[in-house]
Amino acid sequence: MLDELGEWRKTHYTKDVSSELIGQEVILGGWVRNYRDLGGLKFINLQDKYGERQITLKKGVVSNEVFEKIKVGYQYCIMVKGKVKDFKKAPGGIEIIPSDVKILNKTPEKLPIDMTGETISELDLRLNNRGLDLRSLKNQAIFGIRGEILRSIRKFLFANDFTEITTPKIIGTATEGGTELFPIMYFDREAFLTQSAQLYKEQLSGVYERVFEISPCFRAEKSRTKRHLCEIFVLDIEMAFADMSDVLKNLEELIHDVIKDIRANQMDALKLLKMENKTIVPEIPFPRYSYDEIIDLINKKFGITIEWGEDISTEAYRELGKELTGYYYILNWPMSLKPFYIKQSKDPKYSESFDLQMGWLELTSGGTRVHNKKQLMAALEVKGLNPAVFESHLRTFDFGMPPHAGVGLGIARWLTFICGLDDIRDAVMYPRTPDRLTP
Ligand code: AMO
Repeated sequence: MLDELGEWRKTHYTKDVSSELIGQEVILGGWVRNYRDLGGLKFINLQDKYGERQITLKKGVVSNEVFEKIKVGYQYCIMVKGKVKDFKKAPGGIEIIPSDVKILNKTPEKLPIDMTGETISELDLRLNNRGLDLRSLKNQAIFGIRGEILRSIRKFLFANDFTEITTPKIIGTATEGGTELFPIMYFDREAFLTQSAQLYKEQLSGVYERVFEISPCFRAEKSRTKRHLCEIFVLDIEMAFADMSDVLKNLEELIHDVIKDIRANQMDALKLLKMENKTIVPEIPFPRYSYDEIIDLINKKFGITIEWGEDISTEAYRELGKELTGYYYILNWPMSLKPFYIKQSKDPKYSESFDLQMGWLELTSGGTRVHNKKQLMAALEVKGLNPAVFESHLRTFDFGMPPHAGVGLGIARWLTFICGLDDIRDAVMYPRTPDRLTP
């Protein structure tokens, strides 16, 4: 028989049960991360969304009824009413001596994955059981940091006069003209899931001047790598009356402040992930290299041949990451590698564009945009795109579009790096890849 929730409500989260509460009664709720039954003595590690506390049941100290009732398994959902007591050896120096317990839900005797933290089960098995897996201490740390990243990004951008925008995820035409779109049925016509907030954020920079959005984008790429997903969560930033140099400065300050906040507010999580000495506040400004300097370095130092105008291969990035270990910018890419909305440099072979790299990993792309309608229409044609398809976007450029520049940052890529993870799928609650559509 399971207990009903009834009138019981949590009075505290585990993190709030401190020595100030000694002697007081609290009601905690969560899951059994670990338990030990030593005959006359039982211990439960009760975990909730923030951490864990030890529940101690000693025969003779707690009532017989409670002592007998506590026959739990891993991840049972329970609530405990009890007194807070200090106990140096328990996590946090505190234990709870229960006067009553409720067993709200049970689990099978054998869980599909190890939840004690002693071994890490294989990623696909964990993803198949993600609702359970996300409760692990490691995932609690990863997603605690993710929450801090999102909170800190917003804090920084609001403090710098940015307006948060929300733009459609169902679109009628391809955003960037690429082929990497998921088609969907929109009543009786074809539509697509958006690949980027690009065109909308540009339009809205002509209204709110400084805008940002943190939202999903969909990429129908069949890339089975440890850094590609089909559904990504992107921080999009666009700034009016600005060019690439303003975005570079703003972005490095944002990265700097977010890492500072993570260290201030998520140090326990960094420690659990053994990243406390690796995820450190970076010095700004970040080093800036031109595309030409980078391919020169690759060609001369690593013996990998990259012709001018070619994209940098994964192999070359891997080598580069050994040489340039921190954050750095690669500027002024060949125009042929960049989308139509990116502005040409004075030398039309080049563009006013950049990538932010973290070692071997690309974290962002961005640049100065074309704000002149004629030039934008010409750029579309150069890329083999039909300006008629972009008619409604182009119309905005008739109405006083300011010079603007911006950037897009993949949240999961950054989180992968900050947490020292090997695979981007570990940095997403429910990853979507060519092979995975559930859970
Ligand atoms: P881009 O296509 O480079 O630029 O995307 C921006 C950032 O999103 C992340 N990213 C991905 N992460 C995981 N899996 C993927 N398949 C994937 N694709 C991209 C990367 C990348 O740097 N509109 C431009 C941005 C701009 O110019 O403002 C854009 O979408 O971290």
